[in-house]
Amino acid sequence: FATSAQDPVPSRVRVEDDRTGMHPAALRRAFTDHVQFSRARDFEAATSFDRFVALSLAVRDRLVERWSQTQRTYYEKDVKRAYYLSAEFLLGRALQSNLQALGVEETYRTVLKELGIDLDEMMELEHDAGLGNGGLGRLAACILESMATLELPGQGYGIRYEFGIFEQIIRDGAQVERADEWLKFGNPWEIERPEYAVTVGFGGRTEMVQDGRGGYRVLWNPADHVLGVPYDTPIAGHGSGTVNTLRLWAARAHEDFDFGLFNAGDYVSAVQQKNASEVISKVLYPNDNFDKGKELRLRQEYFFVACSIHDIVWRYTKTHDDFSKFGDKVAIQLNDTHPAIAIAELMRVLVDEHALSWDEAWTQTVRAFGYTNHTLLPEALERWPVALFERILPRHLEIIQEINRRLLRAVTVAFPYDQGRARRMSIFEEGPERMVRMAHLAVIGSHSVNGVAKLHSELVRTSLFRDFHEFWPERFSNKTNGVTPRRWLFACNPKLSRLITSRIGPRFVTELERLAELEPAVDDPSFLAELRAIKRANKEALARIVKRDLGFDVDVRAIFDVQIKRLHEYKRQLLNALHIVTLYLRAKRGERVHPRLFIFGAKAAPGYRQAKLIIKLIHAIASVVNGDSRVPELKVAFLPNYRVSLAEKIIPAADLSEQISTAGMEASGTGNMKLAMNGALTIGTYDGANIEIREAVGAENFFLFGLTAEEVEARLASGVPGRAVYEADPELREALDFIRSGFFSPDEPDAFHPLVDELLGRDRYLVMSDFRAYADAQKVVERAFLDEEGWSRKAALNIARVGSFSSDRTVREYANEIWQIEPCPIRLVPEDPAAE
Ligand code: GPQ
Repeated sequence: FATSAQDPVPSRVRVEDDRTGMHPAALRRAFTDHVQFSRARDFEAATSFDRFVALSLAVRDRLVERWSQTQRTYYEKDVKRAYYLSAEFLLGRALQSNLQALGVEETYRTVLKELGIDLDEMMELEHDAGLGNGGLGRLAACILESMATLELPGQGYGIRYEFGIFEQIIRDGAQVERADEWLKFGNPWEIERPEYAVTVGFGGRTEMVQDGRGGYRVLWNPADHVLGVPYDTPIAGHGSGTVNTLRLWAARAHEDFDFGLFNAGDYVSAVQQKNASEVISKVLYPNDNFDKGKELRLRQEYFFVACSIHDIVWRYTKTHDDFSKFGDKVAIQLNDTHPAIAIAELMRVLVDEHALSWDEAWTQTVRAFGYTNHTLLPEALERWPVALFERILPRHLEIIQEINRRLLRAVTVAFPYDQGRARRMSIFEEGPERMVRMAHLAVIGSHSVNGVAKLHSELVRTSLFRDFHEFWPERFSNKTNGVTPRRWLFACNPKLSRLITSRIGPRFVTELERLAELEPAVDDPSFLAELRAIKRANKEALARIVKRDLGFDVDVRAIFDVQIKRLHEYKRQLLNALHIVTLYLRAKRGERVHPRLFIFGAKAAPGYRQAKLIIKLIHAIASVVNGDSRVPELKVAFLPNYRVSLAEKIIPAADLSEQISTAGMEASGTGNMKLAMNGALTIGTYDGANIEIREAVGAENFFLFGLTAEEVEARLASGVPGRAVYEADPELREALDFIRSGFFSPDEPDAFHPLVDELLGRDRYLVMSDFRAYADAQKVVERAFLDEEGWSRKAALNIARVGSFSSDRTVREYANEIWQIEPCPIRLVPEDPAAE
């Protein structure tokens, strides 16, 4: 297919032309051209980083026509779109994803090899896009990827933080944070679009003004303005023609802001004050499952929400001249309450700026919004002091008051003699300091409220939002999380992917349920032998990383026992640490313990004292255990700076997946799915998605232990102190006494007392209560591991039965049951030779 100057339909997409073709010669030329013209380098003088950028730009070029064609198709067909609003998108690296989405990874590998360049080495140069803390941000990334792969019209909106999640350094066995300068050398994937900048107001006052039709309307006069500049990143579907957009907003000083000062002649301070606006998108708050209630955080949330709602409304009004169809064309999903102010913002835009009546505006608002809850932990639920809220968003406070007034009236009509109910359901929490409860706003302003695993959604209905569920039962549902198999199987575990492909073909990559076709192979010894060989090779690769980064050798015959997730007391890394100490003391007593490598990856929020102390404890234990030549069977590897790209290396090498949260506290977990998908067996509590994973893979292929959520609730209510358990369990007592004695911290014997005191006292996360069950379950694990064939059969069954934990399944459920959107295939005309 050739292009020509007299092409009669210039707007049509040509997938293949001399600049964007997929043939080896075109790919080679694109790459060398970008080295020369985009990096201004002679090929020989180019650094490895120049080459990485050049390759990324060559790949991005190949997404551009699909990207334009996707957006043009949505516009022409006037499809309903789903917008995913999230304060976090934990994308990780993009190069391999995009190469694979386009189906050119292997071609490029060969092309580069001919030039003497190793593609895998090149991919290692990419800095992770770390605009998220953990599961919530990574879920957003998986959901965007699945939407594009499923050809669904969708778009993400968030914040272009200049600094993403901090870089973790370990100094003297403790976490030290460094700023994440991910943009320092440029970001080849994003495109700045200053022409679509949006002005956002903050503060000021509201007033009633005549609307010119005999009525009144409210005018908000903000005290300050900030500009939001969008940066677009392409989100390519795997093997589909779809390229959706992630639009992230960066804060810039608004003209209003400095003009006055410029005119006053104070040039230098005018320029200095630009900082005040630009701090808004400076840094990601590094808290997971915790809300600190900072004013700047509220400004961040409103900033990106106001920009995004403006953009959504503007796009809608390009093809519609009234708002009666808004809810038919727009679905907006709130990723937790961080963007929940969008409900009040849309009301403000519709009522104040577009003169809709309250009822018309409210109808469309509720039709558009859906809210996903990701936690029940009270310390994570966002509440803002009314006074702070009023100072920053005076008009939004009025709107929220009106929403609340109408809600309480309806509640009082439905439950006339129930004063407590209205108080409980109110958006405003009364007390010494009145607070705005963002979760209540999210529930009231959405037609759909979902949790992220069956147990969690049940608890959302029966405990967190019990009154709301009684009032609007039809609003509530479950959407169990999933993960994209493209990144978390196909890309991160090429050996396993090849084995699977050799047995059932390649379609599992986009139809993960097909993994079920592997079931017959679990009784084929040659399949199990291949599976073992792959796991061993992946363990060897991880062992090289441990050697490189931590400096010690590991035995790949050891159980690779993996706990990778944010450091949080409810996730109970401390329970794992107690077990390590227990095994160590058993080995010291001369008991046989099977070789194990304990692998940890975890960042602690910089202000979270106990979490940081747990990191220190793990390092202290590691230093004793790893240095004890009389216990060669145990090793502890805390890999620093856990992040998406490191997870991609650990997960394929895991034998055992630690999912040991206090039951009822982990909403879902998604690492549990990634590890099972790669053939790790889970030791886990009856919590979050663990329950559904166990149901899917079979109870005999999962190591369950511990209290149920109901038992946890009862025990916390009755307040059994950890000391009672301590007295009753000699082995646990010995482990704790050892830690308390300063054995692991001789220079600072009291260092870990705060941890021990918590365990012996309140023990809010029931580490003590679950210890014996956990240690015993670990014995069962050890026995199972000794049976090589039996273990690999269990691993194979885990792989074969995790098909439903693809984010494709999750996204289809959102699309069908919440968003009511349909696939919109993108035709790459006249023909897509790459699709052949
Ligand atoms: N989650 Cl509220 C986070 O990662 N950060 C948060 O601030 C909140 C929730 C997680 C949650 O802890 C996991 O159980 C879920 O699997 C994940 O969200 C995605 O739903």
